[in-house]
Amino acid sequence: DPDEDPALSILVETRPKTQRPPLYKVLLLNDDYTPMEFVVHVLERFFGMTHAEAFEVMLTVHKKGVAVVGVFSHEIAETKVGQVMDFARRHQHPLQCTMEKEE
Ligand code: NFA
Repeated sequence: DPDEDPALSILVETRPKTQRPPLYKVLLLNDDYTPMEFVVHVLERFFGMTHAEAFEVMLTVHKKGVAVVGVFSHEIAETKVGQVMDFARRHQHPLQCTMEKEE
C-alpha cells in the first residue's frame, strides 16, 4: 500500500526538465567624470531605451553607484559590454560596464 510505505510513494518525473541557458545582468557603474548626457546617449544607443527611460536609469547609477541596465544571454551581454567599453574609451570617458550571472 503506497499510502503506508514511503518507499513505494516516490514520484517519478516523466516530463523531461527543459534546460535554460543562464542569463547575465549588464551593470553600469558610476564615476565622477563621464558626462551625464554621454551616459544617457549610451543607454539609448546600446540598450534601446527612450530618452526619458535612459535619463532615469542614468540618475539611478549616478545616485546608487550601479544599476542593471539589461539582462541577456552570455553572448549578447558580452557584446553589449564590449560596445559600451569601446564607445567610452573612444570618447575618453572612464565609464565602466560589466556583466554578472543572474542567480
Ligand atoms: N557621475 C557622473 C557625473 O556626475 C555621471 C554618471 C552617471 C557617470 C552614471 C557614470 C554613470 N558627471
